Amino acid sequence: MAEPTVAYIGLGSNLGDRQRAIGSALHALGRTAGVDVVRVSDIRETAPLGEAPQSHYLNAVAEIATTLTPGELLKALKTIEDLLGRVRREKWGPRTIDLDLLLYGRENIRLPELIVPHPQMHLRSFVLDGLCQLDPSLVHPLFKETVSELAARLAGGDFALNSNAPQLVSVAGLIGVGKTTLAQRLAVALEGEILLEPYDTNPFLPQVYAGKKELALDSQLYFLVCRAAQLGADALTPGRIFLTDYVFEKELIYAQQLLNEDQFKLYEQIYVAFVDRVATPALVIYLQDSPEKCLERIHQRNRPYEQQIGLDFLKGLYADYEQLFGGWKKSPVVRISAEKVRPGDDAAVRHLALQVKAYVAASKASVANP
Ligand code: A4P
Ligand code: MG
Repeated sequence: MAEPTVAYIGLGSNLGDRQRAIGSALHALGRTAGVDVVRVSDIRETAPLGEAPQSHYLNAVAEIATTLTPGELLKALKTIEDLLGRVRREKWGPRTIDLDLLLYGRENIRLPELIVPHPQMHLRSFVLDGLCQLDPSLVHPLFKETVSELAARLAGGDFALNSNAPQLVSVAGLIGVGKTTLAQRLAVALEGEILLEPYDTNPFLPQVYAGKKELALDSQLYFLVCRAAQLGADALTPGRIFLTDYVFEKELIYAQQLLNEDQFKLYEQIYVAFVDRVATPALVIYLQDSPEKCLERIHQRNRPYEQQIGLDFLKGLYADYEQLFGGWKKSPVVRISAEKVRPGDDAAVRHLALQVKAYVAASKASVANP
């Protein structure tokens, strides 16, 4: 007989006696020929993900050892769902029990009726937290990242792909870290449209760096207006992938560093009027390197007015970025070291692009969402 394969099943219920439904499903799984339930995570109560108003879910993840093929296992899961009275009404609607095949060994499966790894698992803390509890070092076979790394990207949140929104992917990080280059390379790999910071059109910036602090507010307002126009939700076509080399929220970081107290108070009031009008990124890529290394690159690229930038300024920005993305809840955040995507390392960028695709709403040509 074939060696059993370790697989992971996501369980969810938000109708009727939810605890009992999960218990019954686990019991039925254990009684299925060719399936051994090895371990089960804690059962957690989770807020519903999805548009329709519905009650909270109980979610859990089970590790099984199985001699069934992936197709046979999926069929067994559907049989248990039917047995426990799940009536399929609307997609993502309330359900007595929902059983999803999350992982099957290290296999990547892309069939019309079965996609493994589950194509939304990396967007859902209610799945990743359960997997982490069972085995935090478990590797996602397509992304080649551990489930604990994938969970960290979500900061406890759950996300859904929304093809009616612009698919904005924002590369963020310190000056000189390589955001623009990476955004450009990703735009090529993803056939997306690139929106770059107009760094050399701001008439106030060189003077601010040259020490004219009284022009800092003008300079910040210039950037605010430019970026709000560039990222205005109605300026970006829904469903299309856009790449930027900044996040809108960096404006507040720079304003705090560059403005005096009175200027900043005024700026904050203007900023809030803009921030709700811009598109939210579907994904942030936080490109990281030390302030020292960034300063080296700033010297190498030798834009005249940037040569005034000192290490302390970069260290301040670094701390602010860490704080911004430490508490970021708007979208998943992929942290990547600048070392990993050095010029010439196209394989690393291709691998990153493959991951990015899974965080943006897929075009009709690619996968259907189960
Ligand atoms: N299918 C393809 N791949 C898989 C897979 N890896 N596992 C196909 C399971 N099924 C897979 O499934 C639709 C079809 O997907 C299946 O016939 C199978 O051939 P379904 O269960 O009948 O369809 P559904 O109810 O429309 O979608 P599904 O997959 O159950 O939805 P999700 O993605 O699981 O989302 N919020 C919280 N807090 N907790 C939840 O558990 N669950 C959902 C449902 C939404 N919001 C939630 C939760
Ligand atoms: Mg399902």
